[in-house]
Amino acid sequence: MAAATSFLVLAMAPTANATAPSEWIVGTTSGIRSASATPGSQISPGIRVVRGDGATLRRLRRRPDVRFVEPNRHFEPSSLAAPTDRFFGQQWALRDARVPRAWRTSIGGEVTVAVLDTGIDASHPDLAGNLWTNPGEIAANGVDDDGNGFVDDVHGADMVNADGDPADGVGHGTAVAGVIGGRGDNIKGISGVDWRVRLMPVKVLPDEGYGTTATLVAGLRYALSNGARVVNMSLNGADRSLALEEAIAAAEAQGVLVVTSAGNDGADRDSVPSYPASINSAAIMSVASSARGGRLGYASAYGTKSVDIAAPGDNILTTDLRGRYGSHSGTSFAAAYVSGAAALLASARPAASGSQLRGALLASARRGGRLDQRVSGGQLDVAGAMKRLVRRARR
Ligand SMILES: [Ca+2]
Ligand SMILES: [Ca+2]
Ligand SMILES: [Ca+2]
Ligand SMILES: [Ca+2]
Repeated sequence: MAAATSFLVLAMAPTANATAPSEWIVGTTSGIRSASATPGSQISPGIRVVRGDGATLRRLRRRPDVRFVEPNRHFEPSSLAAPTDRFFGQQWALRDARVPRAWRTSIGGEVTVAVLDTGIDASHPDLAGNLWTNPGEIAANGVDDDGNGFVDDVHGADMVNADGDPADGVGHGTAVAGVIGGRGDNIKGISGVDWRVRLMPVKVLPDEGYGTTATLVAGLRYALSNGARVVNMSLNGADRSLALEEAIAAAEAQGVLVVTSAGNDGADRDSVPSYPASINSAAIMSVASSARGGRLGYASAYGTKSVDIAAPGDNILTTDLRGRYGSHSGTSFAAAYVSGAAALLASARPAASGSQLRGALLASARRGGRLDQRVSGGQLDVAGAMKRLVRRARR
């Protein structure tokens, strides 16, 4: 009986007193009756859970009434509880990039991602709740309250028309935004990579025709001066610009990550440059598109030296204008996947710099597939990047 008493004391020892608390599952041959009288220690006749350290383990193993001792093992659900978004089942790319597993660590947070594009449909039900808000601007009073040159730029600004309303007339920016940060688990539509991101629409591309060096540089300036951690540039141009290179250098100096599409010309980026993808900067991540099965996406540019990573970009279900949803393809959406991933990582590790986010994404990218000979890094693995970044931060 004396032995049984000490057993009970062990079983009830509070975890706070243990220096290295562990839980042991103990199979017993006797003492079943006394075990049942001990709340929380007996989980089944002859099976008990005991908290303790290595000394506890050794003591248990010496007892004649103990059949076995084993650690209280970990088990995970075989299928994750899916978010409630109606079209989640059609979002092959989220599973391909291992995003759902990363959601166990974070579903996103107050990380600002500037979307330098055609604007964003701010009224879209899957985007409206995730828009960045300018804290220095009072809405609709006709005054540039924060003196940044844009009147009433409450949710981003328009570099093309020089106003405070980055409305999207064509839908490209709206589609890119949905991939990065479509509101997750809200029953509606799709789920973005980051469910709770702050999307900053910066219109640098007009509804028709081309953006220019001037709109891009002004857009980057706006993003950097308003706290963007990640800048998504799903756009390409054939010609080098020193002004754009300086703007990217400013992003690098601020620790901001700039994610850009490798291009949809099917070219080898190592021999045919495209900008901003080909700008030589540690702030830039250039992204090729992948299709299901780990193939290069349709018409995606590639380059084992100059393209950093591949991410899903074929048949990507995302947000469209007027509250709709549609499927789109191109490196634009591949870049958006990486931007969303970077924001998700930053939500879990707010102190991480752009180069740390970039490093985690590149170091964790999956290799060993068909894209090894196409990009320098591999395929986007968001759960892998999350694990890497979180582990490093705990050291
Ligand atoms: Ca303003
Ligand atoms: Ca105002
Ligand atoms: Ca406008
Ligand atoms: Ca949704």
